[in-house]
Amino acid sequence: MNRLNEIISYFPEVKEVSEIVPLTAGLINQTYKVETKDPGACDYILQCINHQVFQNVDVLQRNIECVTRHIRKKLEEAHETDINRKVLRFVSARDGKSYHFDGEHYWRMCEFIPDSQTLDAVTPESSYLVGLKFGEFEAMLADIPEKLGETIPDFHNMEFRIKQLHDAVAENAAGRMEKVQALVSEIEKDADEMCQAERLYREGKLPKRICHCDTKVSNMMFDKDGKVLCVIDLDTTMPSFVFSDFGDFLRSAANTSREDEPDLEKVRFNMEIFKAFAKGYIESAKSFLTPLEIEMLPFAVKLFPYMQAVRFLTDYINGDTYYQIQYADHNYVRTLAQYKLYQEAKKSEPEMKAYIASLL
Ligand code: GN1
Ligand code: MG
Repeated sequence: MNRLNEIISYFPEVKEVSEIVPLTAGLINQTYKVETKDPGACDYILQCINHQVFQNVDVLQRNIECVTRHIRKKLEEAHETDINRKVLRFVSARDGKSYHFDGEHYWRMCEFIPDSQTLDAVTPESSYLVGLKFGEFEAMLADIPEKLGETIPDFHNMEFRIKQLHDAVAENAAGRMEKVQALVSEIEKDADEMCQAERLYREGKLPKRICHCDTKVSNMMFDKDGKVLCVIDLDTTMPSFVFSDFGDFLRSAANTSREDEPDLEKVRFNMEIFKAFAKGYIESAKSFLTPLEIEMLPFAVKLFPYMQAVRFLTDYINGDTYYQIQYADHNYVRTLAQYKLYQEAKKSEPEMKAYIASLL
């Protein structure tokens, strides 16, 4: 752990370290929990930024600085207490920047939120609160004065994701096409329908707003009583359709199983979670959502497992160059699980529509 200790020494606020524990939940950045000796001092999160994925670290860090500053200001104005548990606080490096570059890698540190936990699964009660929180998050960022950059260009652009799939198929870099040809054809049948948001955007009918764009349950911190504290992993907070936050949360929360569940029988869509989340989200977001955005929320629920299936499949065909994997066919297994979830969400669409109509 010597190298990590040296990197930590570039962040003057961090005093004596007692332990550095790797955290393995994320698929993109390398993350560690840094525990400190002084029982009165806070612990930290150390992250090595995946520079291949986030090619412009300055844009990335600037977005995060603007977002956390703006949210902090809003919380202060609302006379909130316990603000350091409700918004991330990043620690400056020696040169005053929000990250340290060691000549090869980019590192950043933030305070570990005390007495917090992440949950693998949510209940309808916590889902409702998370829904409220995301509506609030988007509402708070609606008047951010800075123009945020796209930390990953075309991140949730379905047309772009389909194009990447086509490119991967044409290249067949890992020689896996024979195995997945039928699946690719099957998935492609719905591509047109799934690309409708981009078309509506071009026609000026759908807006983009500042969204989190990675709202899976594991990116949410809860206190010990299961109350939502704050959203973490702000790397992809950027302009997008609100579908990103709505759809991506339900992709993990309303899945009755894991993102990479091999037994597809276990992958179902949980309507109770959907209802609770939709109720909370619409309650806090209806002040700014347009009628079309609200009407298309069930579309968002289908879109995200579909997009994730396309992204996992593309990576599988490319030979696993993007997502960290634990075993050879991991991305293939993930693809099947996400595609199954998409089909389940599709079956629930009429019920979702009826429920949303009942809320209005
Ligand atoms: C990645 O950062 P992490 O592991 O929470 C990915 C998301 C995917 C998710 C699938 C920058 O999220 O878009 O939905 O994996 N983030 C990036 O679990 O590609
Ligand atoms: Mg992420």
